Amino acid sequence: MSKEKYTVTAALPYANGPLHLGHVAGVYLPGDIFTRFLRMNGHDVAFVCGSDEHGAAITLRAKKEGITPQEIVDKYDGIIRQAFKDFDISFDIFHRTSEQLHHETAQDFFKVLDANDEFTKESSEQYYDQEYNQFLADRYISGTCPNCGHDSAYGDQCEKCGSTLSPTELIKPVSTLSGKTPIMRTTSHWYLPMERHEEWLTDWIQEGKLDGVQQHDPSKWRNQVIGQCMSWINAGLRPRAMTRDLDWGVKVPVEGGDGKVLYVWLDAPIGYISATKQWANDNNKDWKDYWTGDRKLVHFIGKDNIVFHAIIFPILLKAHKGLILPDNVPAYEFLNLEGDKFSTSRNWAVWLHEYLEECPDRIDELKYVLTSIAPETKDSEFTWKEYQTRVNSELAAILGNFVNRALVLTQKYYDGKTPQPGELTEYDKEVVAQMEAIPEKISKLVYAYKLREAQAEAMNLARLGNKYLADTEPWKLIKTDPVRVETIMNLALQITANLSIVLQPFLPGTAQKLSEFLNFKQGDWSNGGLMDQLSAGHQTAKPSILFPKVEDDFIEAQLAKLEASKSVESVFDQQKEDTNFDDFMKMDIRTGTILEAEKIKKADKLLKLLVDTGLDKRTIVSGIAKHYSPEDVIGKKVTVLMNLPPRKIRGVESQGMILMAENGKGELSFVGPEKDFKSGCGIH
Ligand code: B3M
Ligand code: ZN
Repeated sequence: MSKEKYTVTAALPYANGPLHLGHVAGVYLPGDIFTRFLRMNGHDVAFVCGSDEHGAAITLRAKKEGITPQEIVDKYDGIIRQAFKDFDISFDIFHRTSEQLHHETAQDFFKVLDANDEFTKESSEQYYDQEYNQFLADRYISGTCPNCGHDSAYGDQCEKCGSTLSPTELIKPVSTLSGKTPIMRTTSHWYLPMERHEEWLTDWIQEGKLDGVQQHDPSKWRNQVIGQCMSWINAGLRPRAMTRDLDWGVKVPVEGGDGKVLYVWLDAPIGYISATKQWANDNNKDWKDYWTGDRKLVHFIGKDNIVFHAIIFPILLKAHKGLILPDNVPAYEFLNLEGDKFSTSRNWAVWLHEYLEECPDRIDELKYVLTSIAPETKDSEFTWKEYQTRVNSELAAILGNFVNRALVLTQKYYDGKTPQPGELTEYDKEVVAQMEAIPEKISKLVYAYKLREAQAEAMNLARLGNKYLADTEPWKLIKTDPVRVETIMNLALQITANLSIVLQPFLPGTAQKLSEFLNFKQGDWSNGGLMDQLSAGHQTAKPSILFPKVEDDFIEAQLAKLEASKSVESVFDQQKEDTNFDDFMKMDIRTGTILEAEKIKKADKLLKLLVDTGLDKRTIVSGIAKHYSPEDVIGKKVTVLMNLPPRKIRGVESQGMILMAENGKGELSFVGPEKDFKSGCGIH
């Protein structure tokens, strides 16, 4: 295999919160495995990352926590940085976009594009908050989604239905700063005329060609990446603003840029370059070697970042001239958690730093599980139950068991010395052949970005060893044929040595332990799969248990912790816009009692209720069927909004609404009078 040059990047995490397992499984761990593998194969690699410290994600978080944006990024950069270190992610550098070097690099980049006439300058009307005297970036505006009616969609996206929006599409827009309705005001910005780039992008993405020259192999790109890019391009690319009216970010470095900063999606990917620069400065290298020439640039990202890495950043890189474009953009789908999406705002997450604090000795267990379930081609799910099963019945029962047997029996029979093998049987030869084939299989999978299968292949070597010992039963044979046992144990030790090589990219800590048990230096990938790693007489050490079992109470505690954390934060973390007293008084709200309840056919969320309101007995359709069965609700004291205009819901006329409380888990509860009041009492 020829030696190649790679620059590998992992998406810069926003320094607005800690990392959860979803981030790790779909970006950082695969990037780390890939890079470790490349290094073992002698390729020239730089693996760069850093904190993304600009944009509304940061300033909004600062507002929420009541501290400055700088304090926010310092806090979360610290937590993220430490978690990566503890989890042994092998970045060559983890930089920050708040660093001076980054600001200079991004500004220089902008100036080059500006000088090359790669931007257009356009005026437009944008939302402006008169109370805060500032233009409102997309995330500073919320309102009703025009597509699904969700009442707190953002200016750029509705998190409920997932549609991409622009601020002017929102119904009843509100500034999230003041809670007031914003006005329109004229501002001017630098735009990237993306439509100019449609043609070459199409060739480059679909054919891998740039100016007729083959750059990459599109058959190695994930379908999802090509599909998303082409659907953008086919819909017609449009100019995209590259600057914002904000004061947190990289200042626009050219005339007319006062009070404006670079769009965060312009500055963040340049962060890969500034990180490389810092690393090169620190290590006596030239950063340009990592961004020019015959080097392969690989971006590990989540699927929500595809267009930024496969369309926008490539446009910027090409427009800058002389810089390489990505060779591949392995994008991951999403990891879910126990049947629901990971959500920072709903606190539904397993946080990496918390796991590491609690289980500092279980790093490889988590790596193994996350790679086994990595969302490579479709969304996947983390559950604590599966974590337990994978650790106990794969890592402990297969890998741990095999290694332990091989080493303990060697201690017992030969005082830890590698025995001299005799002639190999046909079965032995078959096992050796299978062992020898494994590294090549893994290589093929890694170069195809199929890391999940690659790890499974490495585990197959442990399976092979386990089966070999189970089939040959040296513990029985030792009494009748001790000479044959020498061969068996020799082969078992050779398999163990090879495990310490092929597991390195995936489970570096375990591979290291194996090499210590064996008193053996693994060498690089080309050593993998070979026989005679350990010569006869080579002294091995006493092993310790590699993977202690995960007990039920640990899993139960994790599940309980998750449940408890979920309800901490209310669903409504933001107060709604002011109403007024008159509007409030117009609402006729009374106590009521549910008399009858029944399900509505083909509507699994709805119950049809007959409610005594004191004034009358009326029918109300209520969306509570997922939470209450009809028998549960008869006799309940409730709160009724009386004067909501009647509405037909699934053919049934609903005359009013039952008010319900909803907690952070989306569970519903009736709210009725605390004393035994009769139906029809006014509520105000
Ligand atoms: N911080 C978005 C994200 O974390 C963004 C990635 C930047 S990569 C240049 O999803
Ligand atoms: Zn929506």
